Amino acid sequence: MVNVSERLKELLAGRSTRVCVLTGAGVSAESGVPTFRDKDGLWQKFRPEELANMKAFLANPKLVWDWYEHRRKVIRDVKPNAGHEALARMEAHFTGRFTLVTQNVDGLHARAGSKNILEVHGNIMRSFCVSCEKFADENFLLNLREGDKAECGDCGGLLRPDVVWFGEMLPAKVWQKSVEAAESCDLFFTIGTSAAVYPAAGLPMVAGENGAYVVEINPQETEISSHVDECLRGPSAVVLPEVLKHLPMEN
Ligand code: BV8
Repeated sequence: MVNVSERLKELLAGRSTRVCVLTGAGVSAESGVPTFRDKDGLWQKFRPEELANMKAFLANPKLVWDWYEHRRKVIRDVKPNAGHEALARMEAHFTGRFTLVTQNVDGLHARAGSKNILEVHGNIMRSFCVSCEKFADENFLLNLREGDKAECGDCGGLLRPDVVWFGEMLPAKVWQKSVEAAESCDLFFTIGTSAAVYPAAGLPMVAGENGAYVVEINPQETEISSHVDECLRGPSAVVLPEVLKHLPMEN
């Protein structure tokens, strides 16, 4: 049973409520995609500094490429879970007043039917050449075999995943829209993120400082739990469908 406050119920029932959601790897956990910092997470074997940055990539392009190739394989074999689907239903209810900002690079929100998605850390399914910046053809990636060289078909340069690495700027327009959505919403959900990586982790505070009611959905405490208005402790695939029961259309 998920205890939803009267304030949250009121906002969910509101005819003019504007909603902004920030998601992290925890939302994909129940689809079978490992998170980064949980005990069985991706970072347990490698530290982020060793893999998710340009210096590490240029020092060992094959190690980094193979790590992303492994993650793509995992993602291709999984499907969205009830948490992803609930967020797509929530967007349909708040049509035009709903923004989904995701740190996830797995594309599962789009596969679940979400539309207004801002991928602030990019998308692992796209790759581009570090020399000529041409994007690789989707099929090229699908036909790559383990150990194949990941080189640009045009200039032979190194291919890299279209994700934001540490020390890299977030895509400017995507980030600006994310901040605008956080600044102008009445209700902000931070779901399945440790809130350890900036500037994305700062969005819940931006929302709160601009008058939004901020709700965290996470089985664990996070670095921002003490700064939000309400914590719903539990897995997003369980909690989100429960929260949706308070939407007028869902009764
Ligand atoms: C940048 C790559 C400008 C893609 C990632 C202050 C301001 C600005 C920057 C910084 C700053 N301080 C430090 C920085 C630098 C750095 C940073 O934040 N470092 C941290 C480690 C301190 N930030 C940057 O470099 C960013 N760029 O700021 O540009 C700039 C430029 C130069 C110099 C300065 C500034 C770029 C950040 C992007 C890094 N790229 N990944 C990839 O390989 O996937 S970060 C990586 O961590 C992921 O992308 C992910 O988005 C991010 C956060 O992780 P989470 O998604 O939260 O996942 P995590 O495993 O941590 O947590 C899972 C959570 O789920 C847990 O809370 C768990 O309890 C919960 N959970 C588990 N199961 C469930 C669940 N929840 C719900 N349901 C469940 N079932």
